[in-house]
Amino acid sequence: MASPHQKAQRANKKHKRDKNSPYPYTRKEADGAPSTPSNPIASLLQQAEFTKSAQTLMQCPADEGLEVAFAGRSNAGKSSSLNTITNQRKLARTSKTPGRTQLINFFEINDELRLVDLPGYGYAQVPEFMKKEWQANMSDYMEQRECLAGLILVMDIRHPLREFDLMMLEWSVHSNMPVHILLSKADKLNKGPANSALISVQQEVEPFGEHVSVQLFSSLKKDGLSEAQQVIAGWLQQTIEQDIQE
Ligand SMILES: Nc1nc2c(ncn2[C@@H]2O[C@H](COP(=O)(O)OP(=O)(O)OP(=O)(O)O)[C@@H](O)[C@H]2O)c(=O)[nH]1
Ligand SMILES: [Mg+2]
Repeated sequence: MASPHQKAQRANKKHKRDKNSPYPYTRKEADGAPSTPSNPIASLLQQAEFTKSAQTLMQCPADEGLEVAFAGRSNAGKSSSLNTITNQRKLARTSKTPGRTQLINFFEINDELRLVDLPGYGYAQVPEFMKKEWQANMSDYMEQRECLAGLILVMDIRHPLREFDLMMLEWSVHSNMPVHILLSKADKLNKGPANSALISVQQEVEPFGEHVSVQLFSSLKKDGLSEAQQVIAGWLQQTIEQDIQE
């Protein structure tokens, strides 16, 4: 297993960003903006196609290029967020039944970039041995997957920062992995309570350091879409810039 130091070295190499480049942060799109040629990030993400499912690290596609993974408790809205961010209604399967996504699902944007829907955790009806297996597989993936550029951690805004969310945050900090939290289903709360929840989560994750950020998100209303797309683009920045220029 790579030491945190080795991971940091790799991360620096992987995430070498051009600090002078204003792109993509100067681009201001309205949330939920359609993917037009003026919104190249949205157009690129829209190209995502299902490639394969894996149960273990061994079964994952070659550890090359860059990928962004969506993690979160069962039913938090991971698959829905992935669909919203790629502007595809049925890319990742969503369900009212918790525990729908039980495999690691890979979606290829192009030869170098992938999005990953991770299995939900915390599903009460899963037997104990399967939970242990899940934990082992996730821990392998988080600690050893070198192409992992960042983690989108999806939490139902009404139940944020449960035990499993904290475990993912610990793993990410340990591996020097940037994490962006989507407080999903924000449409379920009025604006005031939603903003209070945002502030409270921001305060609670402060001890995890600068690699952790938080935003409100609604797949139903597409609120926060542009912000989430820009965070992902920031992680994949150099590769995306090359792809857009080609
Ligand atoms: N109101 C509302 N409902 C949402 C939103 N996002 C997801 N849902 C609903 O929440 C349920 C679970 O969504 P999924 O996207 O399947 O959740 P998941 O985290 O992928 O779940 P698992 O794969 O089972 O771990 C579905 O019934 C969705 O329609 C949202 O932004 N607003
Ligand atoms: Mg799912």
